[in-house]
Amino acid sequence: MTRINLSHNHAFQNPILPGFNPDPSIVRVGSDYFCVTSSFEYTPGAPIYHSTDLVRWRLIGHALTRPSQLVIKTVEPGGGVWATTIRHHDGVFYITTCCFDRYRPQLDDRVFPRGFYVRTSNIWDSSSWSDPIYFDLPGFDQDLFWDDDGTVYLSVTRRKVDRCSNSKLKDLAIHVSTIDLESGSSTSPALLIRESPTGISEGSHHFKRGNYYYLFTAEGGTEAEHCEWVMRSSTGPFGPYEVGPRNPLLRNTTMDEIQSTGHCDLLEDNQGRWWAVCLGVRPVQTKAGFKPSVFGRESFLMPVTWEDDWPVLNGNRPVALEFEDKDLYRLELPSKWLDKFDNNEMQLGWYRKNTPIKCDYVLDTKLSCLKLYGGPYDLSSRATPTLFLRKQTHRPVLWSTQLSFQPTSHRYEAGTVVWWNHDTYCSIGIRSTRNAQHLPYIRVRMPDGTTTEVPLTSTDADVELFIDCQLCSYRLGFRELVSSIQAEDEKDESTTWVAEVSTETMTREPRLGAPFTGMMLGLYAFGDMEKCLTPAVFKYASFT
Ligand code: 6LW
Repeated sequence: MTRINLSHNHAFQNPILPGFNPDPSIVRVGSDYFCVTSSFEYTPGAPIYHSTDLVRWRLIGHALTRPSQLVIKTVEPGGGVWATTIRHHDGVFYITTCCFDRYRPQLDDRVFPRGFYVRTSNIWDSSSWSDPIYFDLPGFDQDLFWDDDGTVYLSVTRRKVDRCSNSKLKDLAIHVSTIDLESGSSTSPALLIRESPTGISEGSHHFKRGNYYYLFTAEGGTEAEHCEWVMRSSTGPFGPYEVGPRNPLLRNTTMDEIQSTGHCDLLEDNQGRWWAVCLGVRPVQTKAGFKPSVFGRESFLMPVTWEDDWPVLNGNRPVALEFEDKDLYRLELPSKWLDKFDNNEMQLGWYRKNTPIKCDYVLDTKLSCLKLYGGPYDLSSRATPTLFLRKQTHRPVLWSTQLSFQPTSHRYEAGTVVWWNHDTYCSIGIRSTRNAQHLPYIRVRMPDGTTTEVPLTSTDADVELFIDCQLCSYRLGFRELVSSIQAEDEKDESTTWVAEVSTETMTREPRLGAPFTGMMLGLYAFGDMEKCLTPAVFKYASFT
């Protein structure tokens, strides 16, 4: 990670939201800033971060926390909740989004979701967000804009209305209509306001500054060609629009440390300075070239200045790279994190894949542990496994946990996992033999489905499980805690490293879906098509 100093007299580290956090949207209320990002197939959905300086951000909750708002059952990887937008109007916060079930191989507009908003006047209380109020316009990347006269405009990305037969295959374009806010219903026809020469215009945000209405759009798709455009209108959100003189406004290349930048949102801070956030990826630079980022798409901050009432992002330079003062660059040490499971509730930042159908865990605050009662689905299932995940935000970093698990059936397994999606993951856990003794052993499962088994010497000792997250690989290992006085400095000698998998293997594109998310580390238990009747007791989880 780099430390940079900007002309705004503000030193900060990018990414501001490390780990998978794409499609950032920000809003200011007084001297508080709030940022939301996409959560896809993971719940709770729509994470909300808070900051008072735009630089240090803290996760404060989620807008989508209960089944009456959202149920995610078996979406494909990268489906689920896309591109949240946060806005604040008359004391009320609004978050717009939509939930995709399937969208590959072709984004079929007949299955585009309708999108919705949820609202609250108390952003600090996640349970206070309303149930969804649905829009009429199918599409994604919903944005709300209030004009001075109170009219509310909804813009969405959808296929171009009335496409002619020779139009571009993608033709994802921005459409806008007025809505009745209370019902979410359209009150005007949908007007096409922006289509892109690239065939993809998405992630729109409307602003008013002075006499101009600005329309920001992400163009070229979220991969290597990703960039940001701006248009303005002196008439209103329906246009007509004048295209900015310096588009694309933002375009990092495949040679830059940060790549695929775009999908910006803007705000004016409490001192009258403007800032933009965008998504981008930071691949690993090796002698052999760039290797894919394990973090997926993260959120970055940059200053915005204005020339002739047109915005200039980051002084027209690539995000986080070509700043004058190179001396200020430095690598950030991995941040440490520990959960001892001594709270009544799971710490913020744990995610489930999909919406859990029923409660399958207990937090035992007396013994300070998390007990997982594994459900019937293993980690390869599209359905909801008993799996708690955290985003990987740093590298290199060691993920570890301590597990007590005495399986009474060879079908039961519990352990820890490095997780890209249900197609691509690598796990290390405890299973037991088929015979009557149920002797426990370590089982490592590689992304291609092959397994390695290592017997354990003790039938009831706790086991520490490790995933060593290196720059270009993940190593999976364990050690048996046969003696309670085992010293911390013996850790290295007593750890058995069973397997190693490259980050390239771990980031491969799923058979269906897209790699929109990022790497996560998790704790799991399952019974393999039946309930696991033995609890898997996790004593801690940590990044060190
Ligand atoms: C997001 C859209 C996109 O909604 O990716 O490729 C979607 N484009 O702007 C998910 O992040």
